[in-house]
Amino acid sequence: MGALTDLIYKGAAAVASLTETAVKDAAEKHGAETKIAFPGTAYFLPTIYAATGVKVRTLGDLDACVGVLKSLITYKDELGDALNAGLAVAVGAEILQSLRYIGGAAPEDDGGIGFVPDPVIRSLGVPLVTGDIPGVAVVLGEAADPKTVAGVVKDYQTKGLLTFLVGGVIDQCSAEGVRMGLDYRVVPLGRSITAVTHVVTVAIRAALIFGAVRSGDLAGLLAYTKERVPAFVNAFGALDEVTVAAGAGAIALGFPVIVDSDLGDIQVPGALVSVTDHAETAAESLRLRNIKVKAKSVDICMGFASAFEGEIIKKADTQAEFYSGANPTVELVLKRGPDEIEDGKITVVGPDIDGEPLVELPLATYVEVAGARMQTDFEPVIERKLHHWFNYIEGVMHTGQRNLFRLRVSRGAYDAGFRLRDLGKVVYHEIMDEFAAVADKCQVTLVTDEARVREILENEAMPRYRARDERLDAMTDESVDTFYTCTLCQSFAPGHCCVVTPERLGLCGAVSWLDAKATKELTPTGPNQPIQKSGVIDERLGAYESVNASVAEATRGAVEKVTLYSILENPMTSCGCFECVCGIIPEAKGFFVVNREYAGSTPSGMSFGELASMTGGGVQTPGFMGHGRHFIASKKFAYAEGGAPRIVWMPKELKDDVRARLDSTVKALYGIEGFTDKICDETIATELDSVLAYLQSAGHPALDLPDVM
Ligand code: SF4
Ligand code: NI
Ligand code: CU1
Repeated sequence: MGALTDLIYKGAAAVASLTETAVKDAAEKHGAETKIAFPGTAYFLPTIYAATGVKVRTLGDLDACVGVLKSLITYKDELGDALNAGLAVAVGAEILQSLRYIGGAAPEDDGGIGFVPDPVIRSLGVPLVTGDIPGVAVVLGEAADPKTVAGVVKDYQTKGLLTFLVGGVIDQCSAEGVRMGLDYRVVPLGRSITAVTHVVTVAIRAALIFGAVRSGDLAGLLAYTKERVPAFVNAFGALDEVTVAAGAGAIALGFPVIVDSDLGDIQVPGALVSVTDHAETAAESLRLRNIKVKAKSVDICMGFASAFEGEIIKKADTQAEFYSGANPTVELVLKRGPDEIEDGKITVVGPDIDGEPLVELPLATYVEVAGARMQTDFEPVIERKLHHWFNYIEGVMHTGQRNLFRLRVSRGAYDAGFRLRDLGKVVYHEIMDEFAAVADKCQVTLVTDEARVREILENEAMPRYRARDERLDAMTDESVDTFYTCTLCQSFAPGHCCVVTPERLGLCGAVSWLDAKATKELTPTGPNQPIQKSGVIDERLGAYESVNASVAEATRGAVEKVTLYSILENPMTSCGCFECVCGIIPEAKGFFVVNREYAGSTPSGMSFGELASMTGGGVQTPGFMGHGRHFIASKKFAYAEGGAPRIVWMPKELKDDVRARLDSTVKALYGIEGFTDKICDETIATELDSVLAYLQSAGHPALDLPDVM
C-alpha cells in the first residue's frame, strides 16, 4: 500500500501548493472582491458547496477553501485517508479551473467545453434512467498509441455511453476521426488534468439536483455518487502523481479507475485496476462498474445505436431524401388481426434509393402489428418510436412524425449498401424487441410509389390521426378511472414519484398517460403502476386518497400527500429533469413559466437553473413546481389557483410553441380570446415594473383575480 499512498500524497500536496499560489496571485492581481463563478449553475463551486456548504462568490472566499483543502491532506499510511487527499485534489482542481472564469470572463481555449451548465445535466436525466445512456466514461491522459484510445472511445460511443475526455486524448481522438460533441456523446472537457473537475461536478450536482443531498453532507454525497452515478475512469499513458491523486479522488466518489499501465501490486481490487490489453479495456470497465448495455444487433450494414441519434447529415452528403415539403410522406402503425399479416414480411413498393444524388422520393412507412395484447391505443406509442429507431441508424437522420417529416440517407450509408429494405428490418427488429409483450407478429411495408403513398395518406392515415387526436382531446382526467405512477427516475431521485394522468403528462415530457398505460402492459411490474381513482378529497385540488396512498407507497413514505392540480398546496414533487419550472409573481397575481432551454433571466431575478435548484430531488416546494411543456396548455394547469389565465410571463419561444393549444384552452374554459399575447416575455420585459406595466396595457386577466396566495 505504501507506494500508492505515497504517490497520492505527493500529488495532493503538489496540487495544494499550486492552488494556494494561484489563489494568492489572483487575489493580488484582481482584488479579493472580484466575483468568481462557473457559468450556468446555481451551485457555486459545486464540489466545495456540496462537500462543505460554503458558497464561493468572490476570490476572497477561496482562502478558507484552500484551508479546507489542506486539512484534507493528513498523512497516514491508510488508503481511506489517502482517498481524502484525493478529494483534496478534486477541490484544488475545481478552484484552479474556477480561476479561469474570473469576473465572468470567457476562459482561454483549453481544447474542450470546460464547465457543463446545470440544464445539460437535467436533460441527461431521462436518457440515463431509461438506460438509453447506460453509463458515463471518463477517459483521460495521453495514449502511447492514439489508435487504442480512439478504439475504446468509439466502442463506448456505439454502446451509447456518455464519454468525457480530458488531456491529450482529446487531440488523439480528434485526429483519429472520433466524432465529438454532446450530440455524439463524446465530450472534450479540456487538455489540463484539472479539467477533470468538470465531470466531477456533474456527478456532484446530480446528487444535489436529483438526489436531494444537502450541501455539507459529505457522507451522503459520497454514498450518492457511489450508488447512483454509473461512472468510471480510464487513464491512458504514463501516470504522474497528480493523475494518481486525481484518480484517488475518483475512487473516493465510488468510481473505479482502470489504467493501461502495469501497476503491479499497487492495484486495489475493484477500485484501481490495470488492464494492459486495450481490447479488454471497455468490457472490463463496464464489468467493474456493473454497467449493462442493452444489445442492439440488427442485421444491417450500418451501425445501429442510440449514440447516433444526434447525427446530422448535410444535404451535400445525402443520397436520398424523403421530405414532406417536396413529396407526400406518411408514417403509420396499425393494429391488425392475427390472420391479416405475415410475421417478418418486409416489402418495398416503388423505386429504391438508387441513382444520382439527390434522390427525392415520397415515402410511406406502413407498419402492421398483431398480438393478443395489442391495443389501438398503442399504435401512436409505437409510431412515435420510429423517429428514434431511424435516428439510431448510422447514416440516417430523421425529424418529425406522422405525415410531416424529413428522412435522409447519407451517401456513405448508400455506398455501404444501405437500401430501403434496411429501414424495414430495423423497424421489425425493434418492435419485436421493445414491444415483445404486445406484438406477436409484425409486417413492414415501405412505399415510394407516389400514387400508393397518397392513397395511404388520404384514405388511411389522415382519418386515423384525426381519430387519435379526437380521442386524446376527449380523454380527460374525469373520463378515465385509472391514473399511473411513474417511478422511473427513482434510480436518480429515490424520493420522487410522478403521477401521470390524461391531462397531466410526466414532468420530463416523455411519459404521457398512454405511454404509461402501454408500459404497464409491456412490463407489468415496471415503473408505471395503476392508481384506481377513488376517495375524492377535493376535486378542485385534484386530491384523492388513492393517489396519496400510491405516492406514499412509491416513495416509501417520503411524500404522503400530493395534489394533481395545485402549485401551492402539496404540489407534485420534481426529480430534476423537468422541461419547465414555474414560480409565483405575487405582484402580478400569477405564475411565470420558464423552460430549460432559456438561458436568460426571469422576472423573479433568477435563471432557469437557479429556479430549478429551488425544487427537485422528490421534495415538495409549494410555489415552485417542475412540469412538462405540454402541461402548460392543459385545462388542469394550476387549476386550483385559477388555471392558465394565471400565467403572466414565459420566454418567447415557449409562448410560440404552446400558443395554439393554450389559446384554445383558455378560450374554452374562460372565454378569453388570444390569451397568449397577453403573456409577457423577455422580448417585452423581464424587470418586474415593466412586466406589470405590460400586463396592465395588455389587459391580462390575472390582474382581476384575487391574490394568488
Ligand atoms: Fe421521470 Fe416522471 Fe418522466 Fe417518469 S414521468 S421518467 S418519473 S420525470
Ligand atoms: Ni429523442
Ligand atoms: Cu426525472
